[in-house]
Parts: sequence; C-alpha cells; structure tokens
Amino acid sequence: MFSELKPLPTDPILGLMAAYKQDTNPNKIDLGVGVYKDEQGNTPVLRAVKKAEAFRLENETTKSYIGLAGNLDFCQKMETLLLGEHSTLLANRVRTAQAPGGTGALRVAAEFIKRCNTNATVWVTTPTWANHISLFEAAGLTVKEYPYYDYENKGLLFDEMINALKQVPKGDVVLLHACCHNPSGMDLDQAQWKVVAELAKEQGFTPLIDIAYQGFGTSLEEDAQGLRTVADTVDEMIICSSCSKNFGLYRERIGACSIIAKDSATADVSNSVLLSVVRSIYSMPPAHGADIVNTILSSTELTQMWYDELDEMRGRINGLRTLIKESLAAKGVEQDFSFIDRQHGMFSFLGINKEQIDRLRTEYAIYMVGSSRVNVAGVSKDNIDYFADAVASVIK
Ligand code: PLP
Ligand code: TYF
Repeated sequence: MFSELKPLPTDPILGLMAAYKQDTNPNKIDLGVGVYKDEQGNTPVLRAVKKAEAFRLENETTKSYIGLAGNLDFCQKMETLLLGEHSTLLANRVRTAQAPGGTGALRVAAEFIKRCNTNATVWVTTPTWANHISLFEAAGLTVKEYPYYDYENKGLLFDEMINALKQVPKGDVVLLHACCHNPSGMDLDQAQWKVVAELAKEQGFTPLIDIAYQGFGTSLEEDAQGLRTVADTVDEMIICSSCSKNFGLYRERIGACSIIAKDSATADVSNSVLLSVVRSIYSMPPAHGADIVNTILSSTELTQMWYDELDEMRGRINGLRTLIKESLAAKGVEQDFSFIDRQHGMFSFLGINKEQIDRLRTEYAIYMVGSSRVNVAGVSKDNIDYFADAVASVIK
C-alpha cells in the first residue's frame, strides 16, 4: 500500500533551515526559521534551564507515567503566567493540559473543538503561520481567513478584520495571536483587543489564543494583556501556549492547552473531554520540559535568572529592529523600513519581491522565507553591514 503514496513537499521554513546548513558561503545569514539567536548566531541553553536540569538529574525519583494532563504543578504555573496572578479565573474556570509544544497544544485544541462542534470553522489571520492551516485541516476542521495584515501600509487592516469577524457565528472559533504575530510582527493594541473581546462576547464565537512568544514583545505581562482582556470578557475560550521560545526549550516540546469555561461545572466536563482527546492522540506528554519550567518558576532565584535572560533576548531583538531600520536608511535606501521598528517579536516582512528574495539567497547567501519574512534575531553587529548592503543592492 505504500507504493500508492505520492511524495509531498517539505515544510518550506524547515526546508530553508536545511538549505542554509549546506551553504558553504562564509558570509551566509540565516533569517529563516523562528529560533532566537544570540550575537554569535547561537541558540544556547538558558542558564536557568541548565540549573533546573542539574537539579532534575539529582532529584528525579521515578520515570513512571506522568498522567494525562502531565505535570499538574507546571499546568498551574502556566495558568498564572498566562492569566496573571490576580486573575479570578484561576480559582475555578480554567483547566490545563500540558502538551508536546505549542503545536501539540494546537492539535489538542483542534480535536477538542471537533468534539464540541464537528462543523466548526476556525478563522485565522491573513496571513498566519502556515502550520495553523494544515493542522486544523488535518483534524477535519474547515479553515477560513479574515483580513489582518496590511501589506501596503505595513500595519493592520483592523476595520476589515472587525467587519469580517462580525459575520462569524457562535459555534465557530477565531484564532488570534496573543503577541509577536507570526509572520508579520504586527500586533493589536490594547484598545483593539478590547473591541475584539466585546465582539466575541456579542457574536458568541470562541476565541482561541495562540501565545508562542510571551516575553519576546514588550514584557511578560504586557504580551499577555490582550489575552487577559479577552479572558475577562468572554464566557469561554481556548489558550494554546508554548515554552519553546521564551524558555528556549524548542526540542523538548513543551507547551499547554488551557480551556476557560463559563463556570466550574462546565470546566470540569471540558477537562474530561480535553483529557480524552490527549489519551486518544499520545496518551500523556513527555516529562522533561514541564519539570524544567516548573523548577524555574518554583524558585525565586531561577525565576529572576529567567526574567533576566528573557529581558536580554527581547532587548537584543528590539535593538536589532532599530539597527536594521537605521542601517538601511544609512545605505541610502529610499524605501521606508521604519515599520520594522514598530513591529514586535522575531518576525517582519521586508516587503520585497520574489526575485529580490532569490537574489539575496543566490548572490549573498541571505536566507529568508519566500514571503520575505525575516527572523530579525539572525542579524548581528557583525553582519548588519553586509545585510544592509545586500538589501540596498537588490532593491535599487
Ligand atoms: N504558534 C506560533 C504562532 C508559532 O510561531 C509556533 C512556532 O514556533 C508555534 C505556535 C508552536 O511552537 P512549538 O510547537 O515549537 O512550541
Ligand atoms: O515560524 C517559525 O519559523 C517557527 C518555527 O513546521 C517553526 O514557528 C516553523 C515551522 C515548523 C515548526 C516550527
């Protein structure tokens, strides 16, 4: 039966990562996959993570099964990180299952939605992370898009977005990026979050908030503010979170799927369905990443160390955004790139065309996604000049 299979293309972002690795040009720059890099181009293990891992190695007492929801202390800490320590929802309306990465959390959410309403449509931003679409479709859900990024003005199509969401009925799901929108870097401001939250309440659709970059935008608290506004407004919502970026735990596959229901009884029923979904996919999540996050967040010392490391990563990203804007202007590039400095997280669209993207790769060994999405963390003080010269030369 295998011989009936047709070959499928690889994920273009992961494909780019492989192509970059093989490139022998000493000046090559990787602006592709969304992984944080330091000034040396490395993605080191965070110091707080190393300490927590040493502690785990010494103190772990069993490898026995962990349970369907995973590490319950981790789940509780994630709820607090997401909703804020003063949230009244924490007492009885939220239930969380640890998941294998943000992607695992999204797949669990997709199956959960399916159990709620087999005919649900999931509405995603235009554009969105390509995996969103394939993942929800793979779960048998319909995916439709709503306007979001304004390619022309490098801003938001907010009025168009609201008009589209006014057509979304109860029983459908609207996916929102909490912060650091992937791929555009363009986020809603707090007033806009309020409008979306009120609309969700009025229309009755269920918000699904994907938060994969908490702490990479403005701060841990501010990056979750929009999510908290929605949580305080609506009766029910889903949150899919990831610890890949902010804890640098990418390959450990750690994230969570949280359900907020209108009351404690509905939350309990939702939780039983959530755990049934988990059991039918992978039975239970792996222990390591959750243990590390829980150890860090249980220790004042390690939490402070993590805050400092997160501040360092965010500071570097935001500094590079300014540097990119200024370097391109200094090269005499007339096109306005100031939007890069106004956007958040690791990604922005340069807004250059296919031919220019190809030239950057073939002539300069500068790799970015085909949409012109760049990971700004791939730039450094050492390569910024080369990068700015290259961009200036292809857009002339
Ligand atoms: N959601 C968004 C918007 C992402 O960009 C990513 C990827 O990095 C994820 C979810 C999932 O991340 P992971 O599965 O690596 O935790
Ligand atoms: O968009 C990105 O680059 C990150 C990383 O299949 C990623 O979200 C990309 C593709 C993929 C998994 C993770």
